[in-house]
Amino acid sequence: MIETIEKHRQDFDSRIRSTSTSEPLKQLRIDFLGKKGCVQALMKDLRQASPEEKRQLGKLINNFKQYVESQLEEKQGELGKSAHKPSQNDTFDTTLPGRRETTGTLHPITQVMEEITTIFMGLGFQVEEGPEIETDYYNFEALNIPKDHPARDMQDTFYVEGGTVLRTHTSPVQIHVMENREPPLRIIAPGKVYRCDSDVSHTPMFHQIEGLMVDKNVSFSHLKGVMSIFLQEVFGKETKVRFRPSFFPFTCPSAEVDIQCVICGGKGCRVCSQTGWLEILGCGMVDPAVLKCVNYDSEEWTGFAFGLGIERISMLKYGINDIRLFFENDLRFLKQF
Ligand code: 2U9
Repeated sequence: MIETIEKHRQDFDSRIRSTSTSEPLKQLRIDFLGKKGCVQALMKDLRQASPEEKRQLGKLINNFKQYVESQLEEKQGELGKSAHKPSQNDTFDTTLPGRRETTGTLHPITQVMEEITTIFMGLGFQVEEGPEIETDYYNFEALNIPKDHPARDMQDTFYVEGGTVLRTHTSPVQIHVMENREPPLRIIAPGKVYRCDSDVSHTPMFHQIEGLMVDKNVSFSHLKGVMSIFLQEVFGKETKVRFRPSFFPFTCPSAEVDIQCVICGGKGCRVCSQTGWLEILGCGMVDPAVLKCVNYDSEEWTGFAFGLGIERISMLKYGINDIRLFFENDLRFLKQF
């Protein structure tokens, strides 16, 4: 039996030496210390020995058992440590910080579009989309823009063959929705629009989000509340907002909305032309003539509408001084967002 114990020890030593992961280590424990393992088998054989032999061999088996246990524990400790430690053969070091995905980010215009859309969705507005090529009726006529209005000037509008135009605003989307749906409604229309214009603050294609709310008893107070909440969400809770009277053919009364300059805090600087204020969006109560075009009873229903340019808001938010940077696809610019 002494020889058998010695054989088991040699076998154990050679197996534990060649073990480099914890799975074979588990098997080794089962083979030597398990119910059907060799230590238990030795104990069974011991029953046949004389009392004198039992004392001597029992000690040897016990020593072997303790040896196996301590060796397994030591090896388990080594394997546990090396799983987290880079070895010379390893190509993957689990202690290094994770790598960022480098295959692109959302375009800053998309990011701002999503941010604004999320704010209005939180205020109960649904997102609506429509075609970028429109008929004269949907882009102008239904919006109370008469034939001689300057917005129809060749300078501003891209005319497409067959009397259609590239939409100059997303307002036609609201006309389509109103034609197909009864009030009340609360919608926003984000998307690309086209105007024949190009300089540091204008590109022939840019992005707008327009909004429309129609319900019973909707007033200019509701419009002021929604615009103020929206601007304070985008530019910060402390942002001061002011409304100035203005004119749009599709709203009456109309207003332009300014925020206190985000660059100088209202003191006056180059960005705000020393006024302390920045023009952000236009809005107003939907003109009854527009409601009539879609067969809404303007005695029963009233509504407010607003429109804003995404590029302008993005430029103010990120301090960008040339709108054309958004569309040059220069990765050094885009990677900053
Ligand atoms: C319907 C009725 C009314 C949308 C409006 C504005 C005022 C406005 C400009 C902001 C900057 C266009 O991109 S911009 O140059 N827009 O000032 N837009 S009210 O009014 C509507 C829309 C649809 C049926």
